[in-house]
Amino acid sequence: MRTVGDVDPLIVTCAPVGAEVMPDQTPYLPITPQALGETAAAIRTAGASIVHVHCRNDDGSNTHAVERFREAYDAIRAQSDLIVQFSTGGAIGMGAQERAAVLELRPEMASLTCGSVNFGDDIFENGFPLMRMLLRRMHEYGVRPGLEIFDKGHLANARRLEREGLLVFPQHVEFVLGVPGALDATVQNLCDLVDDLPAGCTWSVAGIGRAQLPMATAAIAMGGHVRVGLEDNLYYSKGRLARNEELVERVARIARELGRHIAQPDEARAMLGLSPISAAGVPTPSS
Ligand code: KMH
Ligand code: ZN
Repeated sequence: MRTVGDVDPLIVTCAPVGAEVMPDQTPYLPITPQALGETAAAIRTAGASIVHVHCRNDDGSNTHAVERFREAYDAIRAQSDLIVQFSTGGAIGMGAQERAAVLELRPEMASLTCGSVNFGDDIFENGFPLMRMLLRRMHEYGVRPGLEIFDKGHLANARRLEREGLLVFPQHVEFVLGVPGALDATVQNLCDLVDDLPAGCTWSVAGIGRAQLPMATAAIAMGGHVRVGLEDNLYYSKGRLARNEELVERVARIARELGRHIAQPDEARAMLGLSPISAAGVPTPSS
């Protein structure tokens, strides 16, 4: 493992809304496309380079409607040059086709959870037929997967998808640690997962709840990347609700203190093998 100072710039992903947090838990959830656009601008300024997108209806309930994602995508693009990663996980209980439909909008990236997992008292279902279908759809639309790994067996599942010809390594892998029912958010578990990665993969970690900051700090020191945001954690500190941009700002500050440069979105694109945004003719905040 390389040491800090010797590593790539830090890619900060922000997951600002998710599907599980409800508006009565925090006033800071970006519910509307307009609010997602404003959040995109704020987290970009704070140091994020990827935004992980779920959508809500105006009343805060979950939706995976293509039209709502289109509005969100347009709003984010109008106000930032962030890498846009759509969720294909959606909310517990959403159907396969509903989860896949948003890929037709051709976001640069989309999440792919690499296996089923207990999720609190629920089950987040991601069987092989669903994973294969999502990957085929991503290939069809030229969307780069972000492999979400909630449990160690999910890496074995990703390898099986590679053997089936549906994935080519290296990929960008996102560990989600501390979901009740899945792998605990410990540094030991994170090290075990990193050791088990196929060669050349980039990786990021999202710690759930109180684990968000310690997992992010460990990843910064280990040369990995981080995900923060209200999807995973509502609090800045005990009893103090967070705004998304504050969570991004804090990990960027810690990274800088540790001598780690923060990736700009186009730097992150280069590291992930994505085309620069200018190539797509999309406006940047400065243009
Ligand atoms: N909402 C969770 C059940 C994803 O975005 O791909 C799943 C999730 C994963 O958030
Ligand atoms: Zn998500």
